[in-house]
Amino acid sequence: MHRPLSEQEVGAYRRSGILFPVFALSKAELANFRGAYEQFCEQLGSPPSAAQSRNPHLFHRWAYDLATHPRVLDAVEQIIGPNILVHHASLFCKYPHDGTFVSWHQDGYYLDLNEPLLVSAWIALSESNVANGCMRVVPESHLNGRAKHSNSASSEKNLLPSGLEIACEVQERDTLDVVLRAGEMSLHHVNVVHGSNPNHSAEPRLGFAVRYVAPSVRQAVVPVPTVLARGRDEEGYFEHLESPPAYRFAEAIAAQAELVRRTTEARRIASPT
Ligand SMILES: O=C(O)CCC(=O)C(=O)O
Repeated sequence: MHRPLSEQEVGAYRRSGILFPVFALSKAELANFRGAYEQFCEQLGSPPSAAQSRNPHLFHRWAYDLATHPRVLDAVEQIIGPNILVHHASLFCKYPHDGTFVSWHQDGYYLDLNEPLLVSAWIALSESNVANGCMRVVPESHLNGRAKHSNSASSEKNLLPSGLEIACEVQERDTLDVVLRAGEMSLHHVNVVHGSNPNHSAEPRLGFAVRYVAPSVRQAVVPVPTVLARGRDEEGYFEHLESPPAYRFAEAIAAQAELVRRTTEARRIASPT
């Protein structure tokens, strides 16, 4: 295995819960994936809706290839070990002045895993900076474990469909802007507090966040099918996608909408309030 992260970088990730910038895509790869995303939007006739932004890797081949990119997996392997499942993925795209934001939250709160062995790679398909609403984190906040959340940030402008928000105030002085160039990524811990501001610039901010989990982890809420991206799954707790997606476009969109419908329903039954 190529080891993209130094020991110091792995140590910094474990201490602060965030590591960036990490090289992810070459110029040619970036052009390829950005082109595929733009073609996806052209086929849709608009930027993807919330449902179309969820788990695109299960339905669209370009997104599957990005979620299982070997350079990304090499870095993830240094954090969670050699057996890697793609747990889920989301497009987080903000367009100039569209007002969208992400409320302060921990992924660990809604994922409810029995151990925090999940890391997210946030891959920048465009520049991601303060003006266009880059991700922001509270370094070291993962060290305190899971915090209380409420649904107080429900808004059609919140890219978190749940509207979840951490139940304590985040102080500006404790935050860090995760500024990335296109083709770079950040890695964040499942319990680090993070969010982002609206895009006040003239440029889009395009991010693809992929969550990777070790197969030994157990989860209470109903997960979507995972992808065995590297190594082995000896525990068998998670259902796997059998093969890379090979849908026609219209079928992919319909299947994606159906999965969103089923998971929303399953979560409603599991937690009716
Ligand atoms: O894209 C953003 O601004 C936030 C992303 C996020 O919440 C995540 O990747 O967990």
